[in-house]
Order: sequence, then C-alpha cells, then structure tokens
Amino acid sequence: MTQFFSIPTLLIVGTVWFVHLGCTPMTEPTEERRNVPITATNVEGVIVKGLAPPVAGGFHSAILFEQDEPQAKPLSTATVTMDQRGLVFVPGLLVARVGQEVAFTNGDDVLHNVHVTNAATLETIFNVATPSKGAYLHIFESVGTYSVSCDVHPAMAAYILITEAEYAVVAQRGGQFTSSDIPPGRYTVRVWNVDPKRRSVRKIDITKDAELNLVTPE
Ligand SMILES: [Cu+2]
Repeated sequence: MTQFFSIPTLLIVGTVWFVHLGCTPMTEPTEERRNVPITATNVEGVIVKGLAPPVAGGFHSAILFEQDEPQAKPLSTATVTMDQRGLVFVPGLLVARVGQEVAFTNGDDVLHNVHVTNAATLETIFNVATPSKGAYLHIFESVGTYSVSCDVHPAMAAYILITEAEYAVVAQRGGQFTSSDIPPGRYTVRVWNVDPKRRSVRKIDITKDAELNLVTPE
C-alpha cells in the first residue's frame, strides 16, 4: 500500500480530484454493461427467459443458475474485465466464477483506484491505484458479493458477484432476461439484487424452453 502514497502520487491525486470534483453519477447502463461473463462452453441450451426484480440504486439484477448435478462441461476460463471509463465502472455489475481472473482496467486519462470490499463483512480485499491505461488482475477465492468503489471519485460504484454457478445472466433495467446457454436440468436459481429483500433462492427444473417469474422472493 505505502508505495501508492509517495509524494508524486499524492500530487497526481490532488490534481485529478480538482478537475473532476462533482463527477458524474452512474449513467444509464448500456448493452455492454449487461454482458454475460460466465457460461459453460459446448452445451446445447434451451431458451430460458423471464422477469427478475428491476434495477435498484442503478444496479441490475443477476440470475445465477447452479446445476444440482454438475455435468462436467468445460467452464469458460476467460478473463473478465471491469473497466473504468468516463468515470464509471463498466459493467456496473460483474459476475465471475470463483478462481476466474478479473482484470480491472482504467480506460480513462485520469488516475483512478479500485477499492474492493466484501459487502457482507466490510473487509477490504484490495485497494490499488489504477493509473491511466493501467490494469490490475485479481482472482477471487470466495463466493460472495463484493462492492467496488474509487476513492478518487466517490460517485463511482459497482458490484461483483463471485459464484460457483455454471450459468449467469444479468437482467435488463426492467428485470427482463433471456439466455440460450442453459442446458436442461435441475438448478438452484439465485436472484441477486442490491436490495436484499428482493433476493431469492429456489429450485427449478428446466426441461424445455421456459419462462420464469423470479420477481417475488420465495
Ligand atoms: Cu475514479
């Protein structure tokens, strides 16, 4: 940590802070911010769509599908990325698997930092400066919800869900979601929303194309 607080770094932080004081809050999510970062590969999925709780506090819902009998299909090991762009974390909600590499990149011309805390325990996982065009790699070892902030720009906020589920989809603003990757089977389906009262867990058998109503907690 201490190397980030050398005098030159402090000078840079001060400059950035001054220029971007009153920086913009989270903007309207784009299609890119709802990407589906984890998916098993080489599977024949059915069409699963439905409705989850709508966006809350600027954060979309995510739906995690965990197979009750894992099929030993190869899981994607590709690195997933959370960028800092236009003073916004992109995507605002990222889903990654335990052990999957997450890259934190800074696409802006200003210094940011990435401050990740376990949302349940408030324990800081790491807090690093991300120089302009720089990147930091991290592998999360534990399932959970992690909150992401930038101490330079207090309006910047994001969440990362770390899961062992094989499939995940991030819902649209209104809660609509659709996936064609999920193979038939019995699943534990977890709905995440920033509002704990809107989260839910249920068992669902998916045998063919399905339409799920996941709005009401069970
Ligand atoms: Cu920042």
